[in-house]
Order: sequence, then C-alpha cells, then structure tokens
Amino acid sequence: MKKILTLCMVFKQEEILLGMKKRGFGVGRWNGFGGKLDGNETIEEGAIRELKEEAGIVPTKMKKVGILEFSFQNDPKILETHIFKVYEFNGEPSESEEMKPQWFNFKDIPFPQMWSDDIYWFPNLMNDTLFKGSFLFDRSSDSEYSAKIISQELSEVESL
Ligand code: 6U4
Repeated sequence: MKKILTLCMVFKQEEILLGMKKRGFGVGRWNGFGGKLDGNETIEEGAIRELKEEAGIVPTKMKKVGILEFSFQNDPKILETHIFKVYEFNGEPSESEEMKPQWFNFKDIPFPQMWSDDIYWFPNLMNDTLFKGSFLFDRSSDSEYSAKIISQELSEVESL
C-alpha cells in the first residue's frame, strides 16, 4: 500500500528553514514541510499547498530533487515521499498548528533531532544532485525516539 507524501526544503543564502513538528507523525522532530495529497491535486500542487499551510510562505522557484520510499517493520504501508528544494518564496515564515518554523545555518543543522535518514541525503540536497532511495525503519520517530534504520538504499539519478 503506497501513500504519496511531499516534503519541501526551503533555502535562503546560507540557511535552511525547518519546522518543529507539533503533532502527528514525527512529532518533536525538525523537518521540512509537507504531507499527503488532497483530492486530485498534482504532487507539486500538494507540496505548494502544504508549505503555505504549515509555514505561511508561497514558493516561487522550486525543483523536485529526490524521491524516497519510507517503510516500517511489520507495516505494509510505503510512504513515497517527493522532496522539493525551494530556492525562492514570497512571504515570511510563520508558526502554524502543525509546525514551528526556524532558520538554521548550514553549519548548525540539528541532525540528532531530525529523522535519522536525513543526514544521508542532505549532501545531495545541498549539492543539487537528484536522488532516489528507500529506508526501512523499526518504527516511527517522535520526540523521545529516533527511528532506527534497518536497511537503506540511496543513489544519485539523472532524472526523476
Ligand atoms: P496529518 O494529515 O496532518 O495528520 P501527519 O500524519 O502528521 O499529517 P504529514 O501529513 O505531516 O503527517 O506528513 C508527514 C511529513 O513527514 C511529510 O512531509 C513527509 C515527512 N516524512 C515522513 N517520513 C520521513 C522521513 N523518514 N524523513 C523525513 N521526512 C519524513 O525527512
């Protein structure tokens, strides 16, 4: 059973915008902004809508940089997550019910408080190299527990 998710990573000069997830899946972790698709919107439309809802900004220049499949032991669902890099946007980030946004300098990215896969694909995100991969976790991350990676695959690709 595959579910499509979006994840937007927003950049400004030497900084990246992350949000502290306030509820639901991955609560208590810093992450990009995104979620499930609504109705019959396209993946990019879903990414734009979620970024507006969760961080209050509207992307004006963005590109899909990666597709990762996340799955969990003893769980048939696969989260096919489409990752977008946002280079330009309108508005100022603001807190929502779901996320508390904060800018982080590239030197201070809080990997121990993020999903445990992020550290593996962040170099690709930073360098604009397209990537595909899959990560199998023991269970979901939350504020107390950092999901353990049971197996992983990651490769650079020419196109997505
Ligand atoms: P709602 O619909 O509000 O209940 P929720 O179940 O909280 O949503 P949602 O929609 O916020 O989940 O989607 C989860 C977000 O977490 C998506 O942007 C994708 C992202 N995500 C999921 N697994 C991840 C992982 N292993 N690493 C990562 N981001 C992940 O960096």
